[in-house]
Amino acid sequence: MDFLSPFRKAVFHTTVAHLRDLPQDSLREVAFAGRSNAGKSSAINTLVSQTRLAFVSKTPGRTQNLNYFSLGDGKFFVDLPGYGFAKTPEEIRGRWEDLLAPYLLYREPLTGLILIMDCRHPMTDLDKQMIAWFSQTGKPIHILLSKADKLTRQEQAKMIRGVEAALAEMGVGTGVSAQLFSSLKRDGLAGAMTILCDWLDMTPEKEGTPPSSVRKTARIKNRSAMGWSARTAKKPSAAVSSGKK
Ligand SMILES: Nc1nc2c(ncn2[C@@H]2O[C@H](COP(=O)(O)OP(=O)(O)OP(=O)(O)O)[C@@H](O)[C@H]2O)c(=O)[nH]1
Ligand SMILES: [Mg+2]
Repeated sequence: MDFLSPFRKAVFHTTVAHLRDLPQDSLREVAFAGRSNAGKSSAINTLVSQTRLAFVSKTPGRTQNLNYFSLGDGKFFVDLPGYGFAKTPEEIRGRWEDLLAPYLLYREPLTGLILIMDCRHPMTDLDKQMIAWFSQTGKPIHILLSKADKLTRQEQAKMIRGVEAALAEMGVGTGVSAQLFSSLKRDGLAGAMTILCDWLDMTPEKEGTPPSSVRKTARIKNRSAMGWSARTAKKPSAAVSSGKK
């Protein structure tokens, strides 16, 4: 399916290294978390239909701060530092305790967590810790099983069964959902957008401009609903008069 992203106007807003620098004007935001190199920045780029908004790295652990991308109207995507990659235990603990833990637990505008997992290595211990830990907030988690293009259909089906079993074993409720995703092939985009629009209180039809073919149909329907057509209009419309000349 090809359509315009409701998030396509996304622009870089700010980078946050300290809690005191968190934007004050956010109404709703969704954070993207996951292991280093899982594909967080790529997923953001795909969702906003831009190639280089969030920095995509060949070196794991490059995104060290909270990177805010504005979607307009006080809505934001937040690209979080990847976990599972840091130079020293102090570095991990410091960043987690000072910034990430309080952000994830207490940030009011945060409406949900998109958790990205490389589908070839899903549900690692760190992923499970993140799920168990964030679930305390009562806010939803949606898992994107990324790089789905790297698996065959059969491998994908098997992997999804494994993820579902692991989630069931953890005893997480309906607050955690999962789907396949590929930034490379743009697979799973519609499903992820539906969830994000719901969390961000955005309506894809209203916020995004549909493709021109859909737009035409919508306008025609709208005219008849209003009882308007070129033939019944009292004054000749530009379209009618130019058509006759
Ligand atoms: N084949 C394939 N490769 C992908 C996909 N998504 C991301 N990658 C690759 O995976 C690598 C890491 O992607 P990033 O988006 O930078 O990952 P990240 O989670 O933001 O990484 P950090 O910011 O370092 O934690 C890059 O080389 C991407 O090109 C995908 O859907 N398919
Ligand atoms: Mg990144």
